[in-house]
Amino acid sequence: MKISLCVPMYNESSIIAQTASTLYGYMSENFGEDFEIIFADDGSRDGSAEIVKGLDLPNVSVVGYEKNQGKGCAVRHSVLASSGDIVIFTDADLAYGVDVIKKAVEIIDKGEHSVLVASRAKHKEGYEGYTFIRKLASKTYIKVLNLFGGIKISDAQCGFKAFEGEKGRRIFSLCKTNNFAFDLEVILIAQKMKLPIYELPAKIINHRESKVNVIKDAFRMMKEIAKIKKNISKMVF
Ligand SMILES: Nc1nc2c(ncn2[C@@H]2O[C@H](COP(=O)(O)OP(=O)(O)O)[C@@H](O)[C@H]2O)c(=O)[nH]1
Ligand SMILES: [Mg+2]
Repeated sequence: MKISLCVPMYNESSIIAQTASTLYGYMSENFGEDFEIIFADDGSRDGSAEIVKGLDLPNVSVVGYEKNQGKGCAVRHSVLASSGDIVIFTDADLAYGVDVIKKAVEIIDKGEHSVLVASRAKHKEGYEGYTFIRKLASKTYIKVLNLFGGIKISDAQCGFKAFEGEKGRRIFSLCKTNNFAFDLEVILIAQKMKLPIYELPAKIINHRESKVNVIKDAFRMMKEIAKIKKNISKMVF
């Protein structure tokens, strides 16, 4: 069984060498040689791609493009370039740590769920370290997504997700969203395909300043959802 780990990166030169070696060490230890790590360079201007290539690690590759397009585009590129029986994506700062990788593989490998999403809402300390206002915003936001977006899970935006390989590639082949709303598109397509979704409790281990602007991004997100829903309504499975 081969595991594909996809990591989107945009101007991550300060941490990416560390991330690549941590992931390479973790994957070799747990999966021998049956893995690939694909870094998706989202048009970085700080040499992130060159740093990863320069490490010359076995089973580690870089895909990407020149112009910054957004996380959704980067993740899609790497997932579609993957060939694993299980495909996972996670953030370059390893915000959820590495232990979730093995847990996700175990669950997908059981065969009952072809999609797994990490959820801060399911973890008793999932929102530890969040300011009151960010926690409130995050929780209100998911309620809105549940009510108006048709999302049936407890945390759509978490940056760690895993898929049975062919299902993951099928989902991403139908995705069009380049920006940060792509997570919603992935979930809505999975729901429309009637794929059972497993929610893995997770907490942020590595807090990094977020660029999310609570009010501005909430409005943008509503517009994105409308677009996504229109696109998905035309899909038949
Ligand atoms: N902010 C940002 N991150 C990107 C972009 N493209 C890819 N990424 C990657 O997406 C992941 C999440 O980014 P981060 O800034 O931590 O976003 P947040 O955790 O949602 O606040 C990281 O691995 C980034 O390197 C982009 O255009 N903007
Ligand atoms: Mg982050």
